[in-house]
Formats: sequence, C-alpha cells, structure tokens
Amino acid sequence: MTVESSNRPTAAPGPATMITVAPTGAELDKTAVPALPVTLDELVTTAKECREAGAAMIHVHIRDGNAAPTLDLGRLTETVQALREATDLIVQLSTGGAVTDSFERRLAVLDAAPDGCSLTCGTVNFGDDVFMNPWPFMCELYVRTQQHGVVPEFELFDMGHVAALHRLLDKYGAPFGGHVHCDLVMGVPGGMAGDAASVVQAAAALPQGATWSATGVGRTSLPVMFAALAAGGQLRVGMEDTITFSRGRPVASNAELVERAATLADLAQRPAMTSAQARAMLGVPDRR
Ligand code: KMH
Ligand code: ZN
Repeated sequence: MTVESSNRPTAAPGPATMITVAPTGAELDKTAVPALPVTLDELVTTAKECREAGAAMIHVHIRDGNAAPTLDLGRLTETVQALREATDLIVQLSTGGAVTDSFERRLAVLDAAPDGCSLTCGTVNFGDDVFMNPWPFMCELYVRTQQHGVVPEFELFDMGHVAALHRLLDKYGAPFGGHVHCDLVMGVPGGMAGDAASVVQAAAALPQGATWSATGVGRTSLPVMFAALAAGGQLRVGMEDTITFSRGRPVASNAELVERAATLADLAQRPAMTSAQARAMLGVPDRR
C-alpha cells in the first residue's frame, strides 16, 4: 500500500460532506448534562433525529443502567441491531471506550459486529488521564478488524499518531473495505491543537488517497469545522466532543449540532452526503 505523505488538502469546494455524529462519549455525566443520550431508547431517538438532520454515520459509546460507560457485549450487540433497524446510518462502535477500560474488553467490541469501529493510533494524555493505545494493542485491534470485516476509522489525536498510522499500514496492509479513513480529534488537552493550521498540517501528512473527518473538542469545534470544510475534509460533531452550542448556551440536542454542520456544509457548497454515499466512499457494506 502506498503511504506517501502528499495528501494535500484543497481549498476548492469538493464533493458532498460526510457528517458523523458522536452523541454520547464516555466522559460526561448524565446528571450534569441531562440532554446526553444514555439509554437505548434515547440513543435510537437521537440517531433518527440526526439522520434527518444530515448525519451519515454514528460513533457509538453506550452506558449501563446507571448511565455509566460500559463495553458490555450484550448491550453493544443489542445497540448495533437497534440502530440498524431504526436507521440506515453507518454504525461505528468505539473501541476507545473509557480510559479505565481494559484492552481485552476494547478488543471484544468487534464481536458486536458493527459496520465500523474507531482505532486510535497511539497513546495520548487526555486531560488529567492517559488514553492508552500502545503499539501491540493497535496492531492486535487492526488485525482483528481485518478478520471480522469491520471498517476501521483511524482516530488521530496527535501528529505522532499519523506516523503510527503509516507504520501500521506498511506492516499490515489495507483495511477491510480497501479504503483508509481517518478522524482528526483536535483540541484535547494533551493532543494536537484545534485550529486551522493543525487541520491543514495533519491532513497533508495522511496516507495518499485517505479521506478524513475532523472534530474539535469544546470551543475548538467551530474553527475545526470551518477549516475542515475549506480543506476538503468531512465533519464529526456531537455531545461527546461539545456541550456548549455558543457562549453560555448549552447544547440542547445532538441533532442541532448536526443541523448546524449540515447548514455550514451547504454554505460551503458541499452538502451533507447520504449514508449510501458514505458507505460507497468508505467501503462499508450495508448489513441491514
Ligand atoms: N473516551 C476516550 C477515552 C474512541 O471512541 O475511540 C476515547 C474515545 C476514542 O472516545
Ligand atoms: Zn469516542
């Protein structure tokens, strides 16, 4: 596989924009953020609303009966099935989980048979915590995605993660589906900055032919979104990354974040793509 560093972003209006919604995450507390979807019903309702608003993919973390993050395999499997029944969204399960989850449980996420999964390309300081993704774990997870027929999305929190992605592809070849898709997760305290210069720098260093989305955590959400649209990237939005819509105004729902992203994509003359278009771009089979 070719892994040259010449994926130069373009400023010209490109094709349609894939919008991914990350509605829940593993860090937020439901009592502090009541609009956070944590039950299966809330998640399915959110997925339908976000689909209507322009999302093509959903990045899923689930919670247990006490609204605490969990990687329970039964719940994950039920969630994948429920989301597939309710929408045509690409269902991507998080293998990042929470910083406290074991490698074993994170690997087992693939047994829930999602369409896709996240695969973070290196360890990163994560606020006051450490999000652990050592090389042997990355390799094991990647090989399992190839064996299970799950399309990985390479989560890149730092420029060093881009180098690790090249190394991974050199060693193990192309992902299932044949296409490399990355997500720049920017503005995490400990990772790369969430600004236009970092978007351009990271995008330019990706493997030749890769597609990429970007998400800016917290107040970096809008600068990253504008930069990604201008540079030919896709968008990820959602309450996992952003709970303030504008200064002093909490996010009311994930759908309003997707709606805003779709409006900006329209303005950039890169309207939101359907999930069928996104599947074609990413090489994700429709298992519904
Ligand atoms: N919750 C973070 C520790 C992923 O979903 O793959 C990891 C995370 C990345 O959210
Ligand atoms: Zn996540």
